[in-house]
Amino acid sequence: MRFDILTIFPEMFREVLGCSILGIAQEKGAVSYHLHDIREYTGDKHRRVDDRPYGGGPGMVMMPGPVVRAVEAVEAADETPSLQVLLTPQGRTFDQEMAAELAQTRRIMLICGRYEGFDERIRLALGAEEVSIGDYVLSGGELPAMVIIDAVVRLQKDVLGHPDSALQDSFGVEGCLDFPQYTRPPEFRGMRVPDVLLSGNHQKIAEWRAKQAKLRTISRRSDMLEASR
Ligand code: 9D3
Repeated sequence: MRFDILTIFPEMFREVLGCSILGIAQEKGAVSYHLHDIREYTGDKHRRVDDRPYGGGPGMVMMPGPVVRAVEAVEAADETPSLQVLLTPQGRTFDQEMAAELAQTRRIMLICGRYEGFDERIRLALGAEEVSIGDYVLSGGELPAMVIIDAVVRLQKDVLGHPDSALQDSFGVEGCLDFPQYTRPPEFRGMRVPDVLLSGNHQKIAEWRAKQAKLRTISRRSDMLEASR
């Protein structure tokens, strides 16, 4: 799977994409990341990508020329057509279902904006899907793009050591929050690991975990149970 990332801050991505699961996935050849600086597609000596909004108001707006030229040039860099994603606060909210859909895609282009937003003609010129990662205000689309990449890459086959959802299924706690986890030592500051986890009785352990997961979900996230009905 190929990711093309269009941004005026490619350096924000290098460390994140090189570490841990995202780095290992690229080393294994499961995915590739291609960073593109939108500033390379400007036409003036100041390499401007933003300008003041027509009609007035605070802040700056991403100019259509550099963004649209960047998208077109990058699209043509590989024969596989890409699913173009425009990161904006007005987009459809990203969730695990969208991550699973995107994980089936061969090529994804993530277009990151800064400032107050994109000139409306960028939306009209591109056939991009608009995606937000939630209802809070960030400074640009770069962190949202990294969130999406992380959620999608870990769903690729051969990236995680184990198939995560299959593991969950076997505990019968799909659609629930995680059960409480413990590791060594068996006692920490007077707090003991529950006896059942030390018992070696796998049937009892599975039952305890399923019960804990359901109790947690009811008390903290009852909306998740409503949604799955
Ligand atoms: C909604 C706030 N806008 C009106 C005052 C101004 C504005 C603030 C910050 C417009 C864009 C941005 C930059 N944010 C993103 O580019 C962004 C984002 C986000 O802020 N929250 C969640 N998901 C996303 S995806 C892209």
